[in-house]
Amino acid sequence: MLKKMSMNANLLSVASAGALALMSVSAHAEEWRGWNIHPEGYPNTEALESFADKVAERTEGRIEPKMYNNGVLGDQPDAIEQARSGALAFGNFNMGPMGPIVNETNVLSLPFLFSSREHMHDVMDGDIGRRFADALEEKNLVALSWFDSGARSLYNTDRPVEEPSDVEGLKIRVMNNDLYVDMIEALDGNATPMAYGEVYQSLKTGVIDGAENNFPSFESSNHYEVSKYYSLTEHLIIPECICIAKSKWDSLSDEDQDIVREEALAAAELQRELWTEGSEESRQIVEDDGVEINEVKDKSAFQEKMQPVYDQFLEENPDLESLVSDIQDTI
Ligand code: GTR
Repeated sequence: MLKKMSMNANLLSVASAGALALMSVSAHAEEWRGWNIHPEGYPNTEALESFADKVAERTEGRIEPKMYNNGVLGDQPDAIEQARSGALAFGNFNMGPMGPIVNETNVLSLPFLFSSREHMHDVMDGDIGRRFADALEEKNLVALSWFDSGARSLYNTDRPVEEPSDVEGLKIRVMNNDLYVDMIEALDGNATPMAYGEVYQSLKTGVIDGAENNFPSFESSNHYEVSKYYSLTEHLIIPECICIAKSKWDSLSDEDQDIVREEALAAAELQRELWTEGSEESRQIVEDDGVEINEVKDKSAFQEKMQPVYDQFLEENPDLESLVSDIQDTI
């Protein structure tokens, strides 16, 4: 009897040693799946890879972020939901598709809100950026730093856009946000919300006539191969976050939170530097390939067309009016 008990006790201790070993492996290296829509070599991808490496190194493997690039984990609206639920640990999200989920962030999708990238950085790096981060956190996303995404301009397969009437009748792909539908309709174009990954084929087959994006995305997505008119409307300057799933963030020690936050800020600094060079390079690549790039002489004509978009938005969201004017006043 005694012998049997001690055998059982031995077995038990072997079993619990095994369980402990397993636990310490998982406690040691928690893979953090990170969503990124862009390919290798894109400024964001480089910065995110560096973030992942530094976090793994500085937490001595307690957190092991792994980037899944090229949108392989799903399109952006799905990925945002996955990060909110903790199924994904983090992602680099654009505030455009964030709007339908975190209403305050729609402010950042108002056309011509920011006058320059510098204006956007000043706003997002200061107290107003904190207000957006608080709104995101209420929806279970912890925004740690803000990436650049340049200025988005219109491109199409048919003609240069020099004035608002040139958009009339063009079928333009937009990101998933009703504000962009209103924006294109205010120019008498037809807006088609569509996932980023479907745009190339749709341009090629004529399902759409055009889209809008910054130079690095226009180039890396190969849209420039099938869309030869790029017009510098620069109508949207939209920040992007490194956003962590709140459940993951809350599970970290103070020390690991500090590391993750510091590295997210360092990644944003790197991304902004790479962005400046990358945009120039991308512009050169598309120009060399025969894309006709035109300046828009009178941007205020486009801006005026956006007045109804602002009016409607503020009528529906009177509580966000001060946020809009605070941003406009930050120059
Ligand atoms: C890019 C942005 C992506 C995605 C894409 C799009 O500029 O970085 O996050 O929003 O545009 O048009 O869908």
